[in-house]
Amino acid sequence: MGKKAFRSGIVAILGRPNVGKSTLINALVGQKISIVTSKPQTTRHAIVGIFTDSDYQAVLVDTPGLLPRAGKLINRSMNQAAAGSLAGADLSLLLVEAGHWQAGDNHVLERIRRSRVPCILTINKVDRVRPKAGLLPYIEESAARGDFVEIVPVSALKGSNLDRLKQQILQYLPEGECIYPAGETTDRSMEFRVAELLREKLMQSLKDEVPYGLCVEIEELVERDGLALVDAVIWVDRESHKGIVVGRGGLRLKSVGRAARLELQKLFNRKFYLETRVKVKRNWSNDAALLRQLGYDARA
Ligand SMILES: Nc1nc2c(ncn2[C@@H]2O[C@H](COP(=O)(O)OP(=O)(O)OP(=O)(O)O)[C@@H](O)[C@H]2O)c(=O)[nH]1
Ligand SMILES: [Mg+2]
Repeated sequence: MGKKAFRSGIVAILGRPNVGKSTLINALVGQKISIVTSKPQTTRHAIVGIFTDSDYQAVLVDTPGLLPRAGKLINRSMNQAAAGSLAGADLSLLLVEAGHWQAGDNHVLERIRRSRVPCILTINKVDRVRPKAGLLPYIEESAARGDFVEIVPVSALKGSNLDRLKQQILQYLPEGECIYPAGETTDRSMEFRVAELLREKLMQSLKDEVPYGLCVEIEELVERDGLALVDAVIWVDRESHKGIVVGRGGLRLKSVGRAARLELQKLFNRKFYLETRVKVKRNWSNDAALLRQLGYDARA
């Protein structure tokens, strides 16, 4: 028998906020591609993570949690990024939380159904189900909700059943050459990843509405002698948030910067020097021009 043909394709990962889409893409690729926090609406862009094996390449697309209604311009842009990832996808993963089917899941399911992209129902966070027998009726109920090509329970956090998910993904990829060079793991620039890592550490450290009112812009990133020098601006949308982000005696910003720096050093295998400033721009999340400057697909 001849050698099996190489396969490659685009796999869009969709789901309501906080179900674990970014955790899953990171686990599948085996590298931090997309930031993760315990707060919903962490991911704000469609972010590609690439997994290449000896016989296939899966171009996975992490997306912002899809919402039935989007008020602010930034939320509309996030919804567009999520729904838009279905166009051109060979396969979709509808990610849901084990034991917690919600109205928001139906909304995502409907978007996928209308796109006619084949869908693997991926039931995440199974590590939380106790006793385990409770999972079976949930799988059966969920299976009846849509026309899924496969149903795969996983724990993105613990890494359970991900090999099986990969095998199932492979079944639905068309024959074709690598879409990205084999060594690449993401389509995103170093600037983007540095900004996101910093935003992750800020979101993890801040409470209430502050995380949603901030974004990070890299003004400059230069690499010299194995050192990356970064100038970052943290935008907040209220004067009162500035002090909260900086913290008493600048302590919060210092610890956030340190946490980001340590992770960046591991990720990129070089030393980082991060300079951060906090600036106020009222209502930036509704400002089309600034959103475009920050890399969002924002149409006013
Ligand atoms: N127990 C458990 N927690 C998980 C699992 N996967 C993700 N989480 C947690 O769920 C939370 C949200 O994870 P994310 O990966 O940021 O979720 P997301 O779907 O990308 O969220 P948005 O980007 O906000 O839409 C984090 O606290 C994760 O650690 C899992 O398999 N088990
Ligand atoms: Mg996410």
